[in-house]
Amino acid sequence: MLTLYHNPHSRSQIVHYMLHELGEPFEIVPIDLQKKENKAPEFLKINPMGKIPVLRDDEAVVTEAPAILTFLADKYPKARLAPAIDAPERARYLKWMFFYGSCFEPACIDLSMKRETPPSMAGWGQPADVLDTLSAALIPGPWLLGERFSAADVLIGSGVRYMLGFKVLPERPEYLDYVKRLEARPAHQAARAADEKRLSG
Ligand SMILES: N[C@@H](CCC(=O)N[C@@H](CS)C(=O)NCC(=O)O)C(=O)O
Repeated sequence: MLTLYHNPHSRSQIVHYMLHELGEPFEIVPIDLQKKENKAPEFLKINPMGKIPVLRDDEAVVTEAPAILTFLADKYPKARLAPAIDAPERARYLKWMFFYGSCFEPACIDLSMKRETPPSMAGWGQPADVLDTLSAALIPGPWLLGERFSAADVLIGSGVRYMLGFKVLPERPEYLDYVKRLEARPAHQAARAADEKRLSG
């Protein structure tokens, strides 16, 4: 059984949405961040970082959203959310799975803090390069791998949606259209509805 330690107001939203795309049964362990349940000794045993998301799949415990999505997409290939290990598009796919944590998120933090990390020191270079690299991939569309939707879109698409919502990213048409396509997916709508129900219940 798949178990997600989750709070709808957190990055575990990304994994929750991924689970809906995957179509496998899962259960939720709600984590109250206000009550600091993520810093409780029992929780720190599963993630010493004291952060969510955490995914449990029987014996396996995975932390870090990009690692969780990579794990799920490979372990449950029926959903076709990752190119096969020997497929040529696997290279581009992996680049985007790593781009999220090593370039996209830190560039967004720079933008939101209105700070400049020296580009030669920063693995993400300059936020402008990150934004343009993303635009260049999204303009042909519809997805990062062209016609093929993948876990990379669950990850990067969720990040773009979140950062647009907080006005961290500029409203480039290619970002807005990408998010519209993502939001139109039945799994995205189902994940949002389930979270809304959780929040209102
Ligand atoms: N690098 C982690 C980031 C996880 C993270 O920062 N989670 C936040 C919620 S969005 C959290 O658990 N914050 C609670 C805290 O730090 O006390 C990932 O990608 O999964």
